[in-house]
Amino acid sequence: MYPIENKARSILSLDGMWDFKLPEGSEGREDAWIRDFPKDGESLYVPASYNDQREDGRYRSYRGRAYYHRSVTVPSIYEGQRLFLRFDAVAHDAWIYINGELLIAHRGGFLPFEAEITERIRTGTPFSVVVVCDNTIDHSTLPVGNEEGTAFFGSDNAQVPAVAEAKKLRGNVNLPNFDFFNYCGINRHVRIISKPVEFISGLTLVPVLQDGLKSAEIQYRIQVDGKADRGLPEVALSDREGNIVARGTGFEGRLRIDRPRLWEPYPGDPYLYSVTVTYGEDEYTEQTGLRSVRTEGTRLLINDRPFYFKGFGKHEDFYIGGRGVNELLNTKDINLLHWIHANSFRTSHYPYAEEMIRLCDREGIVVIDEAPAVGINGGPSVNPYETYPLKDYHKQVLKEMIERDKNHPCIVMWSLGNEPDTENFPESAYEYWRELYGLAHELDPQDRPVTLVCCQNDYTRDKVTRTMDVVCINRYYGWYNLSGDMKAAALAWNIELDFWEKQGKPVMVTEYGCDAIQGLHGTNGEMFTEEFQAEYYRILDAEFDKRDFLMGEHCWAFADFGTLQGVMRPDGNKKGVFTRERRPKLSAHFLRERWEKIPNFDYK
Ligand code: GCB
Repeated sequence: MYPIENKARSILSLDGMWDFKLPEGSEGREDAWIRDFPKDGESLYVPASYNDQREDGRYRSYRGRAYYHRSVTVPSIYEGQRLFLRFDAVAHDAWIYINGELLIAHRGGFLPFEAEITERIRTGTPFSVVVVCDNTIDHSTLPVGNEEGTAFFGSDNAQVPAVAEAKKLRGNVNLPNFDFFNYCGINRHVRIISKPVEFISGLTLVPVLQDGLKSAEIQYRIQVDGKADRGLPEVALSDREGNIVARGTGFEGRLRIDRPRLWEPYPGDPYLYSVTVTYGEDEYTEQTGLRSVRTEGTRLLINDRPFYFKGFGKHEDFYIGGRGVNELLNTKDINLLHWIHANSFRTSHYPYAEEMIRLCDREGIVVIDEAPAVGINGGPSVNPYETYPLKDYHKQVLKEMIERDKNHPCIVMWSLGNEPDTENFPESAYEYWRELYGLAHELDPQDRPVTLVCCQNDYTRDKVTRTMDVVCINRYYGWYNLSGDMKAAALAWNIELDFWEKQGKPVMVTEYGCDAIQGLHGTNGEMFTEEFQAEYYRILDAEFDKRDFLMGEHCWAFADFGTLQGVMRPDGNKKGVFTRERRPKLSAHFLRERWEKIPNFDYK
């Protein structure tokens, strides 16, 4: 549950300066650091990725375990409370030690974990927290790293003998099989949360709209923790003004609402109610919205009306902090989405910080929530489904993601992953993704639509994409192929769209785009110019408008972002419609004009 403060709970933030150390070589002394952290550690800021905080290339190229330390004292006034240490995200794998003893280990860099420390510490007495985090990416991690060969867009030509030899000798390096920088460390907030001895440990909310949206109920389920029986929980539902509009008692129940105010995407009113649960001494409040979501024919319906997605794939990425949670930047991004008349984004390619999802609830931005499953692709000769040990872990990540985000009204669809191989091994792909599809439906109390984002491939061989609730396609006609030839690109799009039209499914474009270097201009549609990017969208959007079954367009990408260096990536990926510092490129003005004319509902 997201940490909150109220009369029963409080939060001690552990954000700020931590001691930090990267192992020097192969001395193997690091185990001792867990008990006795070296005094010569560097100072680094948390929450943020460690990679760009110091002028040391090793911080960017490092592969392996990194060590953080901090001394903490919980004030004595907390005596008698239960205390939990929560990490919102540590990339990628983490081991947390309290006074030299392992408290908890966690796999995966984008989801929260917490453990009770009440019995491990004494209030009023300093204790040490050591975080060991490992940024290794390989065939067993999500996102996936390559174990041999080159990174995504790498430039190592192994046919040159000297290159092949040098690669063997260079030792362990991280080779991302994905196109964003592998920013690592304690990327999100760290907090100690105090809770009463008996406390509320789970809350599930399912809005059900009835009677042609004229009435509604919220079904709720509550879990508690603690030895003593504190009776039945009480539940109160308040409207935006704070008036209680429904009450309930018990671990499960329904809150009925007459004349409900619905949660609507901006510029509609993203109306939020508050659900407050009391149990013994404890109290927990969560905001929630009333909205329905389902697919029907070639449409995705929000509140029973066909929604048209206008927006982007994004990244959590910024100067210096890397993938560190950045609420100031999130606020700016949401306002840029409003400015450009976008209504949605996908959390490509991992679940974003909880603060961002909460902001989207409030601001009426529709979200496709994506699991960090990117890079499940080994080329024509490697069947990743047989050789990458991922499935159980992938299930675990899905479980954690849906558990974290299940109550948010802004989330209307789950994405199981991005651009896996579905073409070289279509049967294996089908088996793998269909099982996860079933699991996501099972796990989600709101039973939202489920998708898997499919890549530029021979779509006729792909068997699984068409079985998802929504077909999501990433395509780069006019850029990676038919480069610069927008006439041919429009033709290729139409050939492919004819195919998808026949599937009778809702289809949306989750990525299309091209690099544009800020300030580079031309008069003849030259690639990489701002004019080319604007023209690319103008030409392709005109084709999309002719297709009634297409239910959305997400440009790639919202803003320029950092990647591993390589000859295809001059200072990162430049497909942003905004620059990395959030200045609009020419295409932003085109999209703003276009999207102003496209309503959220009934466009198609
Ligand atoms: C894609 C990927 C995205 C890349 C993008 C690109 O298909 O999903 O992660 O950044 O293409 O720019 O090549």
